[in-house]
Amino acid sequence: MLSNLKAQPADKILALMAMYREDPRPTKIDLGVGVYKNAQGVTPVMRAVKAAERRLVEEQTSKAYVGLAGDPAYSDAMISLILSDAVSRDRIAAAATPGGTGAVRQAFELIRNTNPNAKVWVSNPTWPNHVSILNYLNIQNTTYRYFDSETRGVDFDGMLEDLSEASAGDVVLLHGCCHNPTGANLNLTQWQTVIDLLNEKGLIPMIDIAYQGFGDGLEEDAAATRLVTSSVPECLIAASCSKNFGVYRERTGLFMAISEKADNTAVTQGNLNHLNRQNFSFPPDHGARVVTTILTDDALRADWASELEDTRLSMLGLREQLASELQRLSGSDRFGFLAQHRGMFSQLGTTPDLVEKLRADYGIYMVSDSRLNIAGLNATTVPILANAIVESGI
Ligand code: PLP
Ligand code: TYF
Repeated sequence: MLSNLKAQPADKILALMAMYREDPRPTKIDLGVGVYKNAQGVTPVMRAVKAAERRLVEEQTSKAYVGLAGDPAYSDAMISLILSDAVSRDRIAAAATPGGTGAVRQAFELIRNTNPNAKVWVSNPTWPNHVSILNYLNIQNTTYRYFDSETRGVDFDGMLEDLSEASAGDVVLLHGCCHNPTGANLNLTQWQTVIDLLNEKGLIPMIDIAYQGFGDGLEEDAAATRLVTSSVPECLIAASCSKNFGVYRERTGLFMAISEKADNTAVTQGNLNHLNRQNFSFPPDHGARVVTTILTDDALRADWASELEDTRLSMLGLREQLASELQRLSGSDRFGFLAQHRGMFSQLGTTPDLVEKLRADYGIYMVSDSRLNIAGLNATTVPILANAIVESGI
């Protein structure tokens, strides 16, 4: 049996991580996988997470199973964090999932179960796992234009033109904030235009929100998701706590499905529970419980929000430093987009050959589509990267 297995393509981001580890050069710089690193190159456990974990060690009296959808208090806390009061709570079904990836997976399975003819529209480019999971599940999918490689902003006209080809019942996957991999985002006026198109054509939005608090702030980064959910009849949301709580390996996510009418929510909730049971029974609890502990305790929540804000500002500072260093070295404004982009990533918009040159000649690792993780930099490595970019002719 096993000898019949065929080799599977590696995830290009994870493959790059392995390559970096094996590079013996002490000056190497990792701008690959999307993990936050501080100026010392460390991915810290956040203070509030440590405090919540200590509390759990002391106070938790059982590790018996919780429930197929996880602890309802976790769903409530996350719904409030992401949606505030944009949608009435009785229209929302929610289930804890293993990370944001688990939520994406459950959302796609739900789509396939309820409408096998639905096509899922993803931005070009998008996070590679979106397309990989869609293909794995045999779900029809196609791309809409998103990134303008000239301006390194959003090709909004192209996006609208492509989405106008979608059929009623199709699903449009949107990044709630901090687009991965490009770093280019819609403004709220553009979001409203997309909403009008969704409603006009009967398209269903699915929002992937994995970086709330990494762009313009916790509330600001949720604004688009709140605007969409308060303006459409139905919406699916896949949320991740990996980045904003720094609980990557705990696998902490939430899948939300918003029905048009509250009397549909019980059946939708039953379907979310059913999907969890088919795939893994009970979702992981530890990360979700830590998140709930933080969000429901005023002092822990304030400390978490403050550390997250410092994290966000450090990435913003690195963006500004890199853009101004590049302006100085190249004598042009063509890298100004780096300071406009938001989140962990920016796409430089250069060729795989030049990305490879940065790796081979300078030991600088970024994904072949020229995505760089801003948090992989520090004040010392920014000038090194800027010099390498200009010297190699990017
Ligand atoms: N969606 C996007 C766009 C991402 O970049 C990520 C990665 O962090 C995820 C979802 C899910 O991440 P995780 O499964 O680690 O929570
Ligand atoms: O895009 C990234 O780098 C992060 C981390 O299969 C990640 O989202 C990368 C690949 C993957 C899961 C998470």
